[in-house]
Amino acid sequence: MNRTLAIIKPDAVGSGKAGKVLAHLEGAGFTVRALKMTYLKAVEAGQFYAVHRERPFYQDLVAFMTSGPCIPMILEREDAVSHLRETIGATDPAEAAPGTVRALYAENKERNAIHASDSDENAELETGFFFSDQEVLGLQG
Ligand code: FUP
Repeated sequence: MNRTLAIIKPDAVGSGKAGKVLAHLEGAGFTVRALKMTYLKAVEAGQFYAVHRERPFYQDLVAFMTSGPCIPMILEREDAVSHLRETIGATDPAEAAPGTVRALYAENKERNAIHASDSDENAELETGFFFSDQEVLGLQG
């Protein structure tokens, strides 16, 4: 068993699809180990997506991620990172496999319903971005 970090993004929360996304993730075998609703500030969203700083879509991405509340969560299952990437589908819902979260719930490539860590290392970093030591401490052992 290991863990990864997902975020239900502002488009899915704002259109009332958060519950469906969460049910989909649980149906795919993930256990929710921590979860909160939060509002990202521009500086935080910018930091979270710093790897894309030079990309043309960066400003729009930061604006989108701060446009409403989002729901970060720690998810657990076997091979959590790769299974979650498979479960959410490609970045662009038009290219996402049928039945994936993005194929079902994303509006487009920019407003694509959900984020998932792309490596164990980033899962660890991104977990620390949203959850305090105390919130994660309860998960140890
Ligand atoms: P993913 O790992 O599938 O979330 O995709 P990326 O890390 O490549 O991109 C992160 C986010 O940047 C996407 F979820 C949405 C946004 N993005 C765009 O808005 N336009 C693009 O062309 C690519 C990504």
